[in-house]
Amino acid sequence: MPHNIDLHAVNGPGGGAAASMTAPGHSSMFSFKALNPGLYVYHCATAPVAMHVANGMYGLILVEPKNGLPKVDHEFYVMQGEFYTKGPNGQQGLQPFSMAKAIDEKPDYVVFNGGAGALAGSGALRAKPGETVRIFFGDGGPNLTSSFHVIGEIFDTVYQEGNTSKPAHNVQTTMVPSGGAAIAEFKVDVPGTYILVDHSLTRAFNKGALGQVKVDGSEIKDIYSGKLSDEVYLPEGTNIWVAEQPAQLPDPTKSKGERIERGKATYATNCAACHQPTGQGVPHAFPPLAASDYLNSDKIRAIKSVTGGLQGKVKVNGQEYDGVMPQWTLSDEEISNVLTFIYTARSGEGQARQ
Ligand code: HEC
Ligand SMILES: [Cu+2]
Repeated sequence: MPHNIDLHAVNGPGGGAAASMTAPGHSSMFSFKALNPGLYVYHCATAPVAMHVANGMYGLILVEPKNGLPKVDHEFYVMQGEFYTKGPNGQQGLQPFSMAKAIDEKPDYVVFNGGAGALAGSGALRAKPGETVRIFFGDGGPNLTSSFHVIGEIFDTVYQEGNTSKPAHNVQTTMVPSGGAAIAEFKVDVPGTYILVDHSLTRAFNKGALGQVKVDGSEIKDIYSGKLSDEVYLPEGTNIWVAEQPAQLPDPTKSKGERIERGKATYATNCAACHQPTGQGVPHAFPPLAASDYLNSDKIRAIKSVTGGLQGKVKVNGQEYDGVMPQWTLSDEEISNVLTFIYTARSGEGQARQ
């Protein structure tokens, strides 16, 4: 598949898209003059563009103003983007791109730097009290506008929309459109963990758009006291908390045909990534399920390997495998369905127990 780049920093047709269109095994070159300073997005612009972008094909290019930007202690690159996957958020296995969800603009993941948690834990950004931080923030999209915010900090300076000529000051949240950028600067005054979010908060807390700036050092109580008192607050009115109803489970399967149909879908989303769509496996990595003597000789063991996961050496059709299969949180129904599908699809005769 060919790819190219449209650099928003370019003055010229397509931002260089046609000039940089490159087939596999080739390389291309073009030149441009950086006429406008600022922070710019670049992205792949090969059709279907949204699909290439939704696969993470984007980045940032900084055209510094003539005299550069003021000195800071730390500079970080943070870029937001969305992933639209066939399966829902959190589903295991290789997830193909869902064009339908992309068209509806309903991503399963909204993340910073390519993955949920990429900037948290060991990936957290780090600074010390009193230091200045500059974040080059971009939004690759392909669709959503970000409400970029750092919980516990105020941006002392924001170069809104990546425009370096006229910065704004004392900003809480800056809006960064899809295909746009901003430069946000702040001084971390007191120690603690500051959370980077898209302040459209379910994206942050449910879809991944959450990062951390960890600031280690001693406390400065007059800037931030910590908790000073704890008193009972008596709210007026009732305090009834209504939890969301759990989604209704599908009706139990009524016929074997239906079980096989559902099992096929479960297989495609949970198993095919490793065991391959036709169940032949991958030599030395993933054992076959099609005509597997391991699978066929002991049904109970087969069920257990799906519910409990499997690791250590196993021998399948004379070949040894020493990999790890994760444990699956599938319902009994789903396991019964998927194994019925595997047995019938592979041996021509259904043998799964319910
Ligand atoms: C992340 C990759 C991966 C996925 C996804 C996966 N497996 Fe496995 N599976 C493995 C590996 C690796 C082994 C071999 C484990 C070992 O070496 O101990 C294995 C072994 C097995 C075995 C026993 C060996 C055999 O070939 O008969 C069964 C049965 C099995 N998997 C069923 C499933 C089913 C059903 C699903 C979907 C619900 C699934 N697996 C999804 C990686 C995977
Ligand atoms: Cu591309």
